[in-house]
Amino acid sequence: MFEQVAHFIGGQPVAEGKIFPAYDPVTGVVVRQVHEADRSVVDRAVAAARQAAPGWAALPVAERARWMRRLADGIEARFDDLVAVEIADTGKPVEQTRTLDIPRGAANFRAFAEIAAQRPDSAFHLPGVLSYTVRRPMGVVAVVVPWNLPFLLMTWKLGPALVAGNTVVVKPSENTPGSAALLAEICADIGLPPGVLNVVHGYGPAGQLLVEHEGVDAVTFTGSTRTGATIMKSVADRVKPVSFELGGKNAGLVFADVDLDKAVDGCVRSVFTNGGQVCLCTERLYVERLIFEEFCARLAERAGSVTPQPMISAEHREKVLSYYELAKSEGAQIHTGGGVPQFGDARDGGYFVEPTVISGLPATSRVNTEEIFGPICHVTPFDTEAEAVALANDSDYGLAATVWTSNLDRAHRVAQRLEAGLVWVNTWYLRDLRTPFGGVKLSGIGREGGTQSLDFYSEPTTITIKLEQPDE
Ligand code: 6OD
Repeated sequence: MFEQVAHFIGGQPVAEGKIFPAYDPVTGVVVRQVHEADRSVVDRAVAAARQAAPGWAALPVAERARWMRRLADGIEARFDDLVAVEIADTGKPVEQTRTLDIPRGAANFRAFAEIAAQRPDSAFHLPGVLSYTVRRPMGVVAVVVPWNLPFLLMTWKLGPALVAGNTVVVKPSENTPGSAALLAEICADIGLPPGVLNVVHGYGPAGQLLVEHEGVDAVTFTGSTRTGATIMKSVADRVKPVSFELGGKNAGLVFADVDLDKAVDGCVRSVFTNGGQVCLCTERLYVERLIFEEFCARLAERAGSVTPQPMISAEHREKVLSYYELAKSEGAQIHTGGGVPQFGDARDGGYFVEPTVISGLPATSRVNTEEIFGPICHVTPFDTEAEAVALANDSDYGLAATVWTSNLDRAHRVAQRLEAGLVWVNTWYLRDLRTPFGGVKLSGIGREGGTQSLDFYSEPTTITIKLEQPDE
């Protein structure tokens, strides 16, 4: 499916622009030929979104919510196709794709349909004065999506952006164009009004043309801190609102009072899910010294039996391997991994690296300070709770953290001291879509989730009326 990927503009496929290849990360073989958007394609996509905007915004929210449910139905009807497309683009495990990535796509549309339809307006009374707020959509939103959870993160933004009354132009990653192309097809099949959702493909320059386009009113982006900063600079002159979920260097704190089996299980998930290519993955583990040796041994043993997942691209694999080499050159203890697995089959052409557990590096090592985005974690011992919190907070990033403890007081105390937008206790990546989601420090700006998403994707106007009192 989709050997040739076209843009989707005004409800129609548009096969224009140079062609570039997208590769299967499992084998390194080209799976798709994708059209790259140039300025004229981006102009047309933004124009289509602008043209559709007034009609879409004028619909009652209940009607837009109905469209969101139809989109969710459409996703469920094409479930197997979406699974296949996402796996071909990312090399994800089938189980994860079937239980997380694609179901979350439908859930994202259903959840925001519900949240928006039930959202009360606010009104404030004083004697003789009534103030109330109406919210309007921003207009056209640029939705720039990364390659690690392409469908999940695209729909996470589209659900609230569309139900709030905006029209959108989506730019998926050049590595993972398939699920956006299929969603466009679903939109056409269900008869979503043309221009409400548009998709343009390409590399960074296509994204740049889109975000700085004068017809785009707001930008939502998930990806690296460096790209987030570039977008922010390029939209500064027009003071466009941005919502960014950026990099992380997430810490996990493991206390000796924990059920060790559960903590090791949880850390295996938090470090190695999706080959470590989730912004929420743990890359720094801090473990109470009393259990440090045993924890490292158990984690390494379990990591050794994790099925490797490919990195998204040859380039990204080079980046991850460069950190493996840096760790070795700095004298890290390698508990497991540190290299490239050999399969003796077609996967040897893919972009795999070994799940890796290391220790022994100083906090200042780049292995401990920079986001690697691969299946690797560094483990450091600590002696006191205060030291653990200080080590975890000693980072430029602050997206997510995990705390592993059986002590309830400690769980709350530590969770409240961690400088992170999200803290999980004795679990990881358990999501309630109504909660605010995002990071502090270099990990982002703004929060999406629940009503916070609807706040970002709309602007309030406060109307204040003086109420004359009749003479009595
Ligand atoms: O689950 C979500 O809603 C979410 N925003 C996940 C982000 C993962 C980043 O890689």
